[in-house]
Amino acid sequence: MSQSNSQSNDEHPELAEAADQSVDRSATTAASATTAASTGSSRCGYVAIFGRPNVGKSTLLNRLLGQKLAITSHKPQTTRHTILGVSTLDAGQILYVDTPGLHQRGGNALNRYLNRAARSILTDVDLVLFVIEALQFGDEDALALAEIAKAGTPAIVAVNKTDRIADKARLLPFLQSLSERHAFVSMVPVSATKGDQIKRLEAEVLAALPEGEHLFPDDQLTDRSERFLAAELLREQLMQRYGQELPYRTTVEIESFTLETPSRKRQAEGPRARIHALIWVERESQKAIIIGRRGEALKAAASQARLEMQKLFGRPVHLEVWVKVKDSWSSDEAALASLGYGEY
Ligand SMILES: Nc1nc2c(ncn2[C@@H]2O[C@H](COP(=O)(O)OP(=O)(O)OP(=O)(O)O)[C@@H](O)[C@H]2O)c(=O)[nH]1
Ligand SMILES: [Mg+2]
Repeated sequence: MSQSNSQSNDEHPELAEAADQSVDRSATTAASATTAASTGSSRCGYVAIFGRPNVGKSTLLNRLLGQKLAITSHKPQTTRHTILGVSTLDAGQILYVDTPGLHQRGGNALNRYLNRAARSILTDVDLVLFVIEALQFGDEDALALAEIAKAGTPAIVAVNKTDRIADKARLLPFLQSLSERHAFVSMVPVSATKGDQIKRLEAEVLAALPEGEHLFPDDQLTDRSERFLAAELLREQLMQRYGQELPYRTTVEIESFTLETPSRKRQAEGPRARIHALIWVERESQKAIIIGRRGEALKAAASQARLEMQKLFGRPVHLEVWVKVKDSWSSDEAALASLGYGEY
C-alpha cells in the first residue's frame, strides 16, 4: 500500500547523508534555545527520565524541551528506544534521556529488550528523574524505585498528572509517604500536559547537576537522526489510532530517506525529505486492518505522520508507506536486531 507511487531519487548522496545527522533546533519552529552562560557557574549533566509505563515520561520530556520530540500515546509501552533531548538554558545544559517504561510483564524478546534499555541507563547518568502519577504508587512504581536505589544514582521525583487531582491538599500525605520510601533530592508535583510547575522542576534538576560546560552545540535538540524520528512519528500514529493489541504487533522501518534538491520554484523551502517507510506486522489479517477499507486508515495515519515530520524537521516531506508481514518479529531476537532494537 502506498501513499503515492513516485520514484525515489538517489541523485544526491550528500543530501541522503545529511538526513542521517542529528536534529538541531535551528530546523524547528518552536525552538527557544537561549544563550549559554560560559562563566564558571554553568551546569551540565545527563538525566534519565525513568518510571513505569504510561506515567507521562515522554510528555514531560517534550514539555521540558518546549517542543515535541518524543512520541506519546495513552497506551503503555509507547517508547521503545531511549532518546536524548538537549535543553540549553542560560545556566547550563540538561541532557534528558527518555526511556521505555519499566514493566513487570517479562514476556517476549521485545519486552525484555525494553526493560534492559531502561535499566542500563541508570548507572550512566548524573541524575534520575523518577516519574510517577499523583496519588498512585503501585507494584511497578516500586519496581522502578528499587532499580533506582540499586543503581545508587541521586533521584528527583516528578509527581505527574496533578491536573487530575481537584483537592491538591491530598498530595501532602502522598509526598510524605514517598519521602519515607526513598531519600529523594527533591519531590515536585507537576502536570506535563498543563505545564504546571515545570519551571520549578527544571530548576531543581539543574541545581542537582554537576558544574560543567555544555557538551552539545546550543542549537542541537537530539542525537537521533531524522530517519529515526521519522520511524517514531509513524509508529506514534499506529499507537494512537489502532485497537488495543495491534500496535504491539507492529514496528516501522525506514527503507530509504533522501533529501532532494528543490526545484527552482521551491528554492526557499530548502531540500525536501523523501521517505519510504515499511510497517511490519505479524499476520495478513493485521495488514488488512492497518490498511483499512480502500486504504483509508493507512492514508490517514501516513498523512498525519507526514505533517508531524514536517513540523519537527522544518522541511517539506514526501512519505510513502508500505505494510509487510514478518512472522513473529517481536518474539525473535534476530528479527528485533534487524529492526534496530540493539543489544544492551
Ligand atoms: N491528565 C494528564 N495526562 C497526562 C499527563 N502527562 C501525560 N499524560 C497522558 O498520559 C499518557 C501517557 O503519556 P506518555 O508520555 O506516552 O507516557 P510514558 O510514561 O512516556 O509511557 P511509555 O513510553 O509507555 O513508558 C498520555 O495519554 C498522556 O497524554 C498529565 O500531566 N496529565
Ligand atoms: Mg514514553
